[in-house]
Amino acid sequence: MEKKIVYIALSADILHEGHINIIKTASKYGEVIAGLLTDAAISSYKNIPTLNYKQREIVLRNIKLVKEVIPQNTLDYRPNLNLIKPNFVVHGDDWKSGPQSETRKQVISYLKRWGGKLIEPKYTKNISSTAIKTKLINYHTPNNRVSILKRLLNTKKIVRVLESHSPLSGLIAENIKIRKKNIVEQFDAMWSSSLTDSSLKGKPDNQVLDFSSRFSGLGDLLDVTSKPLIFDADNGGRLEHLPYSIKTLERLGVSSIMIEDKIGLKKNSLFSDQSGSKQDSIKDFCKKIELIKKVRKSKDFLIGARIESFILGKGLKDSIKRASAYSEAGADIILIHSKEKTPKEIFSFSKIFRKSKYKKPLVSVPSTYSKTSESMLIQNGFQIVIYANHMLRAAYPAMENAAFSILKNQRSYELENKISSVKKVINLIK
Ligand code: SPV
Ligand code: MG
Repeated sequence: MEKKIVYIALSADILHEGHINIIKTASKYGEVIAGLLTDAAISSYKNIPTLNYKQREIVLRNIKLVKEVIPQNTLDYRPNLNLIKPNFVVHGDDWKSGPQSETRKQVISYLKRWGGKLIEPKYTKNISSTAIKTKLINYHTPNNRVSILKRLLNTKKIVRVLESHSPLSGLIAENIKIRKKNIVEQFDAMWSSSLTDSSLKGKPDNQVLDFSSRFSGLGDLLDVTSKPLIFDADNGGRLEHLPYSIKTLERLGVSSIMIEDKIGLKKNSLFSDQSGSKQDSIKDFCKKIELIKKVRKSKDFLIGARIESFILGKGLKDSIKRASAYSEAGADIILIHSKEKTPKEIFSFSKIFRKSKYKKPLVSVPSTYSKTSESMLIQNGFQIVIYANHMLRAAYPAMENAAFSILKNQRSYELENKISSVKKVINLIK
């Protein structure tokens, strides 16, 4: 008699008795083919898994009740069902309601085409990988966290990065989520901004705040979060000091350093007056890139090169020339900066650069051209979007208004419904 085929789909990041229950049940109906959700499929509805696809595949392949493992590239089962036409699909009965109920209906109607059946064992209560992970503080070691940005770049249409200037703002980047049908939208990574770090310390964004001070703040932020972080290192500082900075950043678990091609006393790029700001020579900036490439411990620690040609009025030709040279020197990602109200100049850049032999992911910082949506950035070849200063810009007027209201009313009562309750603040950190 021909063996029946049973299909199950799972992420297998943390395997627990609920999974074993599904696998055991499935094996009673025939040979088990496991559809292992890829990083892309998983990160469309929750955080990217701790273990990458290959690592999870090894675990699953070595479970004796699993006959075969194939990738499932989407949350939608149908492409794989079509491929293997299983006699049975096994899934816990928890998906009868909630966001997966639509997928369930699709599975039932597809199975009907060849007389297949859905088997739904009782969901193992009070256990889920996500719940286990939430309980584990620091479930990313620095090594593991460093590589996540690279994995996200291989997985997501666009990596969404939010400025985080403190552990508390980092927790917002970490936890805030909205659900749109089957997809959960969230931030993928954090940006440590020189502008907001400096402002928070009451200092101008001109490198007066030194790296040692910024690095010690980073430790606190990374202590309470798990998402990858891109560090805005201005121009990287002196060549002789760079190896020490790279060592600290990698040790902390930072995923990328972003260095800009400016020299001299730094001015924030969004200042209209850039007089006195000079661009580095291509040769000297490439030396910085090459040095980082040489000293970094892990190739997953990405070298970001930020081109300031548009900021300094140098134009498209110069920016393309620099992007090619920086890529050749070893840059992993290219940030093309602009302070225009529209994305016209950065799109003119991406149109040309995308056709070059360098397939480096492009980064956009839409601070001044904030009408530009993520879908427009994707269409124009950008793979990372950095919301570079918005958390601090949101916090400042809120604090200012609170102070103003107390002063005006000579009491705090008028503020009460505009600010968090004390109870909420006390319970904020579990
Ligand atoms: C920062 O956030 O510090 C940046 C981006 O470098 S910008 O402020 O646009 O220069
Ligand atoms: Mg900066």
